[in-house]
Parts: sequence; C-alpha cells; structure tokens
Amino acid sequence: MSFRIVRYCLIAFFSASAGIDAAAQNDDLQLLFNEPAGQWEETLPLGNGRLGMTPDGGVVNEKIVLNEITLWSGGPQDANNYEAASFLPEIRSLLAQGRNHEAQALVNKNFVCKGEGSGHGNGANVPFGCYQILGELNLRFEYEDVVSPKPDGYSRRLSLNDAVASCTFEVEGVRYSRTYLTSFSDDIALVKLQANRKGKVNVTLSLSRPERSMTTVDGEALVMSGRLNNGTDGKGMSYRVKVKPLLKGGEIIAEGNELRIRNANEVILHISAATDFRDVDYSKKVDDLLKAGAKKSFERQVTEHTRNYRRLFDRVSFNLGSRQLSLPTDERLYRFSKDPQSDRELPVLFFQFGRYLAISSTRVGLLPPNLQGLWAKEIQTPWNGDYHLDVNVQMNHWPLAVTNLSELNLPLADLVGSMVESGERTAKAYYNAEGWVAHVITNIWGYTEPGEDASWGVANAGSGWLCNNLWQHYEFTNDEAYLKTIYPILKGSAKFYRSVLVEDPKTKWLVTAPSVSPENAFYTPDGKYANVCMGPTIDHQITRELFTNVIAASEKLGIDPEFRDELKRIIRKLPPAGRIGGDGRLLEWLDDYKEADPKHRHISHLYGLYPASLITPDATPELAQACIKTLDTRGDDSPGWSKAYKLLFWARLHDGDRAYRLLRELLQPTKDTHINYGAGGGTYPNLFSAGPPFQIDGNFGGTAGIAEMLIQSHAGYIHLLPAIPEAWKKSGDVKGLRARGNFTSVMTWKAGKELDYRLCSMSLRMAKVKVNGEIKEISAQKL
Ligand code: FUC
Repeated sequence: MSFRIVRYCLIAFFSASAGIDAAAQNDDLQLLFNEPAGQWEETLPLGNGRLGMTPDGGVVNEKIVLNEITLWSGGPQDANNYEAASFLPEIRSLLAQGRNHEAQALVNKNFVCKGEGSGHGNGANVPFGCYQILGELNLRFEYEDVVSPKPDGYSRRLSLNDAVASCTFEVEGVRYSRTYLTSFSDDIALVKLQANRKGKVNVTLSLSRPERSMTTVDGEALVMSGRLNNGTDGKGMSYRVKVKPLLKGGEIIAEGNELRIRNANEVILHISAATDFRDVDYSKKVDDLLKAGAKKSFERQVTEHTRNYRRLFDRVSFNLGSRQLSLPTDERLYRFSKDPQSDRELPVLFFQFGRYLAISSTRVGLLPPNLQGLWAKEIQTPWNGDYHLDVNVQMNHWPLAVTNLSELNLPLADLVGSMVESGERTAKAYYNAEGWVAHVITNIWGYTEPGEDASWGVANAGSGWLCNNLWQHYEFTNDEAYLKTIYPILKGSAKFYRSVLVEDPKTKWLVTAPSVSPENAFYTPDGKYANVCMGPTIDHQITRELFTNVIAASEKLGIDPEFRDELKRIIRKLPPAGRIGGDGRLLEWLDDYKEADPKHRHISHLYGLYPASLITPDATPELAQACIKTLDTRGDDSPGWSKAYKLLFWARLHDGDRAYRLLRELLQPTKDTHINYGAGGGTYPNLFSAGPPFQIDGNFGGTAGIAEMLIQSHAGYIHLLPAIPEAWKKSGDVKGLRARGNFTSVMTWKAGKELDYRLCSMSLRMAKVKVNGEIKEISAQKL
C-alpha cells in the first residue's frame, strides 16, 4: 500500500504547491546562542527524516547525540486477550446500570492487554519497546597548551532556511568553526571542523551508547554496533553506526576505541547509520552511504542538501514586522513572555521552526514523527517515545497540510495501513467485531491492543481519530488516487464502530461501551471514582465524523452504496455532536458526571470543534458557546501540547486574542524537564516544546494553531484571517498556506487597509471565500 500512496501524492502535491515562491521573505530565520548548550534542550536539532543529531557546541568537550528514527527496542507481539470478548456483556451490563466502578474492575481484570503493555510508560525492556537514542559522538578538543580555554566571540546558530547549524569562537587568537548538517541529499550526517590557522584542529573522537553497544576502530573510522532488547529472547533490533573523518593536513592515530586527530587544518566527519528495521542489508547500507558521500566536496554536499530541504521549507513565508535577529533565542523567549510587542516576529520563528521540525523528523516512505519527533537522548524515552493515539501523534500531523507540507502525512498513512491486520485481531479478541481497532498507544511493531490499565488503556477512539488525519490529507489535496488507497482503511475502521455500538438504555442512542474519555475520570452519583464509561462524547463525535467521511469517500469513488446507506441510518441514532450540561459546558460523557479534575489536560470532547468540524460558531452557536465555557473552566495552564490544542480551539472559535493568549502560554520559557501531567508547559531555549519533558506535539500543535489563526477552510468556505489577534493587525503577510480543495493562498494586510489576497489553484475555478465577515465567490488563479 505504501508505495501507491506515495507515488500518487507526490505527483498531485508538487504540481499544486508550485508557483508560490515564499522563500525571499523569510530568509533570516535562525536559532541563536552565545554559549554552548547547558542542557540538551538548548542544543540545535538537525534531522533528515531518518538521521538526527543534536550537537551542543561544547568548546573542549562536544557531545553530539545521534538518532535514527527506526531504532526501537521491543518487537512484534500478540498481546490480545482472546477471552476478553466473553466479558463484554457483563461489562456492558454493569455500565448500563451505572456501576462504572465495578465495570472498571472487570475491565482491569479481563479487558486490558496480556502481559506488560507499555510497561507503564517504561517499556524499554518489554515487548512493546521504546524509541531509543542511537548513540553519542563525543569530541574532545585540545588547544595546544591551553588547558581551560576561554573562548571569545562565541556564537552558535541553526539556520532554518538552510537546515545547517554552526558554531564559531576564538581561542588564543585562532578562530574555530564547526558546521553541522544531516544531509537531505546523501543521507549521512556531516560535521566540519575548521580553524583559520593551519594545523590547529586537534580532537579525539569516541562513539558510545549507554548500553548494548560495542565500539571498535576500523581502519580510520569508528564503528559502533549492537542489538537491542526485544523483551522476549533479547534478540531485538540491530544497528550500526560508522564515523569516518576526512582530513586536510594532520594525522589520525587510533588509541584504544578512540581516534585521535592531530594538527589537522580541517576535518570533515561523515556519519552513517542504519538499523535492520525492514532492511537486512543495513550494515552494507552504512558503508555504501559513506562511500557515496565521500565522493562529493563538502560545498557540494551543503548545496544539494539545502536545495532539497528548501524545496519543502520555502513553500511558506510569514512576516509580522519588527525583528530581533541578533538576540539569543532564549532571551527572545524571555522578552516575549514579558512584552510580546518587543518581538513581534517570535511567533513567526516558532511557526517556521515547527515546519522545520516536520521536514526534519519524517520522510515519505519511512516513519511518522514520534512523541519526540526524531530526537531522543536516552534509552528509556518518556512514555516510550511512542505513538500516542489519544491526541499526540494526530497533533504531530495537524500543521502539515495547511502549511504546505502535505506529503509528510504519508508516513502516518503507511503506519496506519500497517496496523490494520493486527487491529483486526484486536477487534475480534475484545469486541468480537468486524473491522480494525487501535486503542491508546502504538509502536513501530503494530501494537493495537488496549493498554495495561483501564483508566486510560481502553479508549477505543484511537483508530477513528487516525482516520481523521488520513481523510484531511485527501480534503486538502483532492487526490482521488490517494483516496482509493486509504478507503479500505477508513471503511475497516467504520466497520469496527458499526459493530461495537450498543443502545444506551436511557437515551436509546447508539454508543461505545466500554470506553473512556481520554485519561479523564469522574464520579458517579454514588460518589465512586471511575474512568470507564459508556459513550464518551469523543467516541460518538469520532464515529459520526468517520461515518460521514466514509459516506463522502464512497460517493466520490462510486462504490459501496449499501454500506453508505447503512452508515447514514446509524448516524441518525448517534448522540448529537455535542450536548450541553447543567452548567453550560459541553458534556464530556453521556451523563452529566462531576469530573475528578476540572482542569484536566485532555479536552477530548471538543474534538468536534477541532480537528473535526461538527461544531462551528456559525452552524452551532450554542455548542460553540458551551465550548467557550468548557475552555474557561479548564483554564489555560497545562502541558505544552494541551496549550497548543486550546490555541487551536480558540482559533476555531474565532477569538484571535484568546488564541494569542494561549500562544503566549505555549511560549512561556522553561528549562524544567521533570515529567508533568498538570500545569507548567512551555518552550525550552531551543524552542522544543515542553510538556515537560520535551514533547514535539506542542511544537506541531502550536504551528497548526498559528496557521488556524490565519486561514481556515473546514466550514464550506475559505476563511482568511479568521482569528487574527490585535497584536498582529498592524501589518503582516503570509504566503503559501493551503486550504481544503487544493488551494494555495497569498495574503498581505496593513492596519486600516483591506486585506490584499489571492488564491491559486491547479486550474481556473471558483472558490468561496470569507473576508472581513463577508462570504463571496472569487476565481482562483491558475498556478
Ligand atoms: C498522554 C498525555 C500526557 C503525555 C502523554 C505522552 O498521556 O496525557 O500529558 O502527553 O500522553
């Protein structure tokens, strides 16, 4: 399936996005520091969708964390409890009687996964596994007789325009510089070490990993290899890394497992790595890539790398006015938090950084970005660095289509396609249902079973939510060939929900049971605490939306008329898209329960507002009002990803100033890395989003949120500047944002003046646009 999705989409995509050259207006986007990174969250992330690297720019000791997106412990497993479905009637009956607490106990006993599941988020050594650091490349520099060098004029930067990082400083009158990139053309990482006087590069290289590694010197290269734990017989994924220094002048001496380079004029490190994930020839691949890379000059490498990267990055430009380019990024963050008008362009940098991270952390044909994108510094990554399906991996993809990077949705479409088979087993085992299901977590090994604890693990909306992402890609591109490839996945998911819906005895609506509203808990009228319930709002919103999309897809493709009719009939029996509780908030559950944590980070019942379009201020004003009340009660402070989600909600509610307030919340400077489920999310000095800890969904959600403030297209027309805050009204321009229906937009605005705009499309055709509160038909220009 993967190849077909890729091929068709690339054709449609490149033609649709061509013609808008946004590059010129945003050519000075950079992260800047005037000292080496003090913690990992100050390093500069580089990535080419497979290889990642975060150099810290240390003057004497430089640590470069290396990553490879496929490097996972664990392995394929069958964690289905095949007895589970026999407990379904009893669980459902308890729920129907309001005995949720007892139902939850039964779920915990018989309706969770077999074995250890995610290992409670510490799955490095269980079959679920975790995404892991590849290794550390350590560089120990010598500056002749200077033992503790005091660098002058230190500067460290990452150019978002070129995807190249560098640092430079002077020691004893000699200027040293280093350049880093993860090549988009040659698929190796490169580090160039230079000095402005001959023979001054003296450095010792070592390669290590906290466990399961062996490093040797192979000729004039360092090689590290090993095998991870699969949680069963120990024989998990194998990997290999090779670092080959190319010298101008000087010499290389092997010392134990290290390479000492003396008196070189210049050194270029070529770093190659691969794993045996879907590749038995991975070891040879490492050598082949190195050999091919060595044939090119560094200059050519940089030119080709940058050209490839810019093909994607340059599709969108965004400007808001004044710039603070010479200030270090952490200082800009701090100043912005005190006075946002002092740095109007910081949101632009954050927005473009999100696009940079997307391009760098996934590639067509490989894996989608995980909880940390591609960057991880440890063996046991937080929450296994996995794919969480109750918002996180979906959020990772929200900015892509609108910010003109649509093809980067395809790795997710591939991952979802690869989950169908195991998801069908899970659907049978737990629900005796047709179709396929995935719950709250998945990994690269196709995990679809519930998690190990009822409180969060039996949310069964994961698969339906993923289908929203797959559908959105179609809505933006109008690519029918792609639609054909994803239709069976969507249909399989719809079949699952069709099979599991049961009648709620009180309301007679068709609902899911058992399920949970992601990670939230409530009190039943008898004062008992529970998570497990019937028909949480998110489940029926997802079901309604999925069925609607499958109906639209089958009509478009001219197939499955009977299935379509059946879905139409079922939709009528679902609970309404939203219901309002006694206190004016949107109900999160079927019953008006008292929630255990009114400030809970998940706000899943607003799924209908975003990413779905079941609730809009125009079509469902009362529900929109209930969303406002819900958000006001939940409060703004929460983990980074949750702030980003709230930003998106406010943008959809057309409240630009509240959206901006959430953006400011998201950009709160922090250095805290302790796992947190509550308040305190923000942004690290290197602009990585903080849950804390680092979680990339906050970056992607934030980028999507900013885009949603500038353009929306989910309500039947293209809405330009639907939620622009006062702070941005003075002047601005944004070029290259995309709208559903395969349109590309260009907008420029100045205070007091009408918005100047145009839409482009593949062919001359009309578009419905809303500008300054007025809806009109305009003709889109042909690209
Ligand atoms: C969900 C969230 C947490 C965190 C984790 C990865 O469990 O509730 O805040 O984002 O996913």
